[in-house]
Amino acid sequence: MPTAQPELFEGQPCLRLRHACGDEVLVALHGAQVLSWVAGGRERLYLSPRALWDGHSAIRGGIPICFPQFNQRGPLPKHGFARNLAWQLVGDAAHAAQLTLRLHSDERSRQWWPHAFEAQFTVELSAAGLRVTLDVHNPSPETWAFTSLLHTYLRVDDIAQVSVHGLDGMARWDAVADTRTLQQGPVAFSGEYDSVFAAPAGAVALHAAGQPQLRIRQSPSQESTVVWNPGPALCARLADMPPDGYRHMLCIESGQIDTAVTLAPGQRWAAWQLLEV
Ligand code: TA6
Repeated sequence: MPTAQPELFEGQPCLRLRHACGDEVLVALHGAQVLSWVAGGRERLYLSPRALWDGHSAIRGGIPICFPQFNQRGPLPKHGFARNLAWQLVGDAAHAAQLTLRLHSDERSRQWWPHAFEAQFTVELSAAGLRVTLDVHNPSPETWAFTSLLHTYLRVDDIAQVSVHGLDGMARWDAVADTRTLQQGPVAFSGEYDSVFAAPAGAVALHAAGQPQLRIRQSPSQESTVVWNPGPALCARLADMPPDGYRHMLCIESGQIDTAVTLAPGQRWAAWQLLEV
């Protein structure tokens, strides 16, 4: 049974969940953001050494939650506001087999978005891997819609040695070139890469130097898989990344972004991403 303990990390209140198998996960209350996942004795997530810890900026790395807007497709701040706000722990972390954090509408969220909502984010550590689940509930008398994304930053030794398998044949929108194609074969990286794929039914696999490292699955409630690496030029323009940061990260993200989720009063929606070594 995992146990969770509070700690400060970079001055931010966090919770660390440890599993008997030795795996650990660290979650910040800010953004309910997973910052670290150690599995099989290795850190699996990328966290920028230049990430901002000011309590309102998005933290560069780990698993940011983008809600209620993907990217700049709407009037809200880029990727919504959930990653900019402090969430609250639900229940008693000291005895939890999993962590659940909660964000609900208040005066902070209403400065951007008028709707009453409740979001919960659950982090489950098991010997099999890490599962993160976003649950969104509409407690209000009005119908509203949102998009969302689990923006997972994976740590890699060298992006030039990385390939992503499992997307073969899937529809792809290349956001850099603004072209639409069908993916052929594995994805490899040699510069800025930013693509939205139709999510495959099976797992996506991250390989490094030809060896499988991680399998990633997502719930059918999310119809897109996003793959992002800024490459050297864009990375140099990101103030919260070191110049060579792009070499050590790859985002494989699961989201519902092309078609918004519409929640009628009382309705609920959930989505998960599962990372397995
Ligand atoms: O999900 C990919 C993406 O939307 C890219 O287009 C890129 O902008 C990235 O997210 C990071 O966004 P951020 O606001 O965290 O710098």
